Amino acid sequence: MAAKPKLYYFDGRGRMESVRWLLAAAGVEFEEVLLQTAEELQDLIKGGKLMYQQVPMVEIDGMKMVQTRAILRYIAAKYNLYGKDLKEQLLIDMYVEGMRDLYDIIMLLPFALPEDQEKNLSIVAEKATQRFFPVYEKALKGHGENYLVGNQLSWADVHLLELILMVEECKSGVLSAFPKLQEFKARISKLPRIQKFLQPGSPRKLPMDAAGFEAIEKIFNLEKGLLVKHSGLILADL
Ligand code: P9H
Repeated sequence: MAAKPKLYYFDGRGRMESVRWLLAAAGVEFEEVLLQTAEELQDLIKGGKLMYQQVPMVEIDGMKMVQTRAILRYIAAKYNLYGKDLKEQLLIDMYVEGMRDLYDIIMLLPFALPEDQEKNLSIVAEKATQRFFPVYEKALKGHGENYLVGNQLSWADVHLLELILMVEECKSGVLSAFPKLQEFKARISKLPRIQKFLQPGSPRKLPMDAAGFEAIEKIFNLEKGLLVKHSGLILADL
């Protein structure tokens, strides 16, 4: 039997959470190495295990994969969650990339100043309900199928559910004007593998709190509020 994929990251969502979701949706068990100190990160770098001296890194199929999107695409393709032809792949990419634009804003919220937090949460809710959710609502309504692309579960569906739950954590009620997305959320949440992942005790991580932020501050030498100073490393792929 092939070895389980091994995920290298810290004990939080960040950029790795979508990888956890996608593996869970594919029914693949995985192991995690959760970094706690800057030294542990340095050891990986010194060992030549991180192509860009960055995590996420996933050991799978004898490779050390980096770059979140590349990792996700590989997993999606390997486990038949990436459409049946190039056009379906394109559509999945178009949906997922839109979702990631919003996702990345949410992911970076812990780096903002506390006094901006409320305003930032409103911006997220507004972007979600004005720009992104209407696209997926229209797609589901238009073809009347249960999934976004090709009438079967894909990476786009898995990412959409993850995103919906994250936006709801920012502001509840954001789905009120989107009946198809409400239905979608209920249906996808009940798929056995997803349902299992949503249960307590699964590898799913919690939203970042102050303690979580302190932990990553130490690992990556970050400072709150200094987004610009860290932009080279944080905004590298926005
Ligand atoms: N393109 C942590 C929490 C929330 C959001 C981001 C980071 C980028 C990819 C060390 N990795 C702070 O920046 C931590 C990437 C990968 C790549 C890293 C360095 C980040 C974070 C950790 N930074 O998509 O995989 O930026 O290793 O020296 O750059 S994640």
